[in-house]
Amino acid sequence: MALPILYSLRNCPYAMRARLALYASGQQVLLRDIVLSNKPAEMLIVSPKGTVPVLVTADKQVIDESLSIMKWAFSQTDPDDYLNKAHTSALVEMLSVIALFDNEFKGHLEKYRCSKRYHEPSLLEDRQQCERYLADLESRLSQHQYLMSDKPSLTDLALMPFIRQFARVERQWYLQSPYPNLRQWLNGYLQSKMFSKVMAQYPMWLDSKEDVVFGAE
Ligand SMILES: N[C@@H](CCC(=O)N[C@@H](CS)C(=O)NCC(=O)O)C(=O)O
Repeated sequence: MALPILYSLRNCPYAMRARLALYASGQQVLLRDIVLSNKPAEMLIVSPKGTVPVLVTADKQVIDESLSIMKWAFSQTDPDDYLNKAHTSALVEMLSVIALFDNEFKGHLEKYRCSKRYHEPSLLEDRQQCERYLADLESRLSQHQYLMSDKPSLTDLALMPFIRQFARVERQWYLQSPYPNLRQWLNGYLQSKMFSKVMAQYPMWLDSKEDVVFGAE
């Protein structure tokens, strides 16, 4: 059976979390790395909204939201139980934390990144807005090793690329910030084999037209 196709962008946090879930679930896809300034017509035909990631499954279903791709991956195979299937309310709880970050934290993070880039006087205030959400993660990680429990979950993978972005805005401040558990959690991912696989660099698909097999080894 043909492998699914993933249109992806190496440094996009949404594409990153889709690749994390595909990798963690053990799914294989054909990866097509793109640049936003030159989106392939093949991608725009299946998903005219033009955002990455986009997954086209073997039966030609188009999934063009990163969280839906993550859920699709774990619905196919979930050897490490990222969806915590035995607990009926677990997925609802995971999705509610993810929604808070996608709908609220992400906006504050974008403001914070802009303030830093353009030396805005609102930098401190923008960082503090982000910190309200980080404090919750720190508290979770002081109680267990991962965000929802002692096991990694969908939430960890969905949030990680955005926390990584936050950590890179004011590196020196972050390294001494009052979030030691969060730093440890993030470092664990940054140093993992999974992350190095997910961040591997491939030729742009439009240049090479060569599909790269990504995922389960
Ligand atoms: N809600 C979408 C957001 C994806 C998104 O915004 N991706 C950015 C790149 S990080 C994008 O493709 N932007 C399109 C553009 O700038 O043309 C998802 O979760 O997949």
